Amino acid sequence: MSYKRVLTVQDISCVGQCSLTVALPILSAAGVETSILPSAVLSTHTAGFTGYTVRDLTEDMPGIIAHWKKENIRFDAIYTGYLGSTRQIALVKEMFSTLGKPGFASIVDPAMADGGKLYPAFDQGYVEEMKGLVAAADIILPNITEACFLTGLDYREDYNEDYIEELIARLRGIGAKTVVLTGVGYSAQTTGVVTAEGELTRYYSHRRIPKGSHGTGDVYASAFAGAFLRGKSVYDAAALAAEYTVRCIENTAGDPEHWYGVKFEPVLPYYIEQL
Ligand code: PXL
Repeated sequence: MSYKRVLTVQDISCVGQCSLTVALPILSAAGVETSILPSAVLSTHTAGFTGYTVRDLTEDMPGIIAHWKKENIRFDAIYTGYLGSTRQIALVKEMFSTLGKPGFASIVDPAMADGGKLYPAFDQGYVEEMKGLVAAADIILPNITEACFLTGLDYREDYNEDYIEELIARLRGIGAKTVVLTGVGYSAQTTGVVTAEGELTRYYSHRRIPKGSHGTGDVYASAFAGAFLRGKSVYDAAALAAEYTVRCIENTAGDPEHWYGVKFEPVLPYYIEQL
């Protein structure tokens, strides 16, 4: 098995089972060396907690990147999630072109919105900058809300295949290459993921758990990145990440106290077996 090194850039939400506290264990479970660049440190995530603290780490990034360049540290892939500021997006874009090994892959989860709304920390300026990162990435993993913000298409809860095709065409219009569009469901009992690579668009459908959960986008993107770096195709990695995420939600759904994230750790053996 080839041993890959990935850099993941996203925040540390100290409590809340999202971003780096999810990405690091999942990528490690995938058997991938995982380096991190924390974009910010928050006491909790911003979806449901109030009064959280935030320390933006943008100022630290140029020095960290310069040190890596000096040490000739390079990565097989960079996978980005929730970023701390608009300026960080430009820094990440620069890293895509300077810190890659041969065969490098850039994977961008434009983690900025869900359920038709931007997360509290973000504004239209952030969305505009994110369009540039999406165009620079090899693979993007937006949900429908994020794809709508990126492309200007009206967000709809009720949609059909034509709407999803239009969304993917518009993502292509802003320069997206391979697209993994998450949370696409055409019936009440199912949801799924659309992968669009070149001319080939495929759909993987799976059961929908009625209870929505925080952090599942990060669990999904991390499981996808790990599986992809282990050599799975985009479609197979997308399907495996979906099956893993559904099991994480099922493992949490019966516990009303656990509203802030999913209990993804006990399901890691399933993920590892599938790899
Ligand atoms: O799960 C995405 C995410 C990551 N990081 C922070 C968040 C969120 C979602 O709200 O608030 C800080």
